[in-house]
Amino acid sequence: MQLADSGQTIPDMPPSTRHNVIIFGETGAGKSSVINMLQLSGSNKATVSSSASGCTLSSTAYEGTIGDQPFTFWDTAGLNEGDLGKVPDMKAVVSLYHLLHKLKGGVSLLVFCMKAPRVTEAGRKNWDLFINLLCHRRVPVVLAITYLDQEDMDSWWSDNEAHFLKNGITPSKIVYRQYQVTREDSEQVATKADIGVACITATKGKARKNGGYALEEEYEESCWKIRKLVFESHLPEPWKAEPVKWFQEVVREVRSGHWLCPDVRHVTDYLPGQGVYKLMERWGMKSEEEAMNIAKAIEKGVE
Ligand SMILES: Nc1nc2c(ncn2[C@@H]2O[C@H](COP(=O)(O)OP(=O)(O)OP(=O)(O)O)[C@@H](O)[C@H]2O)c(=O)[nH]1
Ligand SMILES: [Mg+2]
Repeated sequence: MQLADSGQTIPDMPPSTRHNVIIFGETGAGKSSVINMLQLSGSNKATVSSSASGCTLSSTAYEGTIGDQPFTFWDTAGLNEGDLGKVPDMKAVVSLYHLLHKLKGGVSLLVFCMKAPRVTEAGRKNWDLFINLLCHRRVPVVLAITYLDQEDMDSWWSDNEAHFLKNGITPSKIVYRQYQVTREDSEQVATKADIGVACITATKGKARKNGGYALEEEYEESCWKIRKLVFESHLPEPWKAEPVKWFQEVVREVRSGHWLCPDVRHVTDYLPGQGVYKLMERWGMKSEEEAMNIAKAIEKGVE
């Protein structure tokens, strides 16, 4: 199989390997809707929010199959715009990080879900923190751009790509395998699919009086696009997070006490490591203490 970028050849994975795919992004961006499109015929549907407050509190697994490959799609807590850099705001990032470490089978793909048209400040920072610092860019990350119901979904990316690149949002562009259209797919397959990006409509819209839905056609085309993107861009060999290495980078743990005074309890002191400064720089944090608290919150619970 040819890879789009490098021209290298990578063998396809045996169908029995179940790949973990994590969908993340801001509250209300359409993460749960995208999961339902990926699952297509799955009986266990992700709950789509009806209010702006957000309804997905922790990571939830949904199983599905694309082509001949089984997947587990992970629906995650929404990353919010308010109070950027504060500990409560970091909860979603922390839970994403814990999820990464919980997955014994590793992670094969990240899908960053974003609402069109613009990249928000929170979106840019969340991307940066998660992709560059927590995953070290070792897992491919692709974009699902939702709310394109009123736009030309086929030309949207080429018209808007420069804006994303300017904000440092650069999707992975490696195609590991080709997606064959299956009977499960709609007959309305999209004429154009971008590499590393799916420009989609993630809702069917209102029910029509005479049957069907207002955005049915756009939705079916979008289902095909997102399934193709996930199938073609997931890693052949999942990436497994290494918490210890990252922990050392973020917080240097110093044990104090002395062998001459065995009664003195060993105290563990945390000194800022390189990762804390990265956190501060990326999140525009002024205080070392705040960055340390976040680093500790991230590590808490990770074996
Ligand atoms: N018009 C339109 N509505 C959409 C689109 N994608 C999602 N929605 C709607 O946006 C709302 C939020 O979608 P969800 O899928 O619940 O978003 P989410 O990212 O899972 O939200 P949280 O779980 O709260 O973080 C729902 O009412 C969806 O029907 C889209 O492409 N177009
Ligand atoms: Mg949701």
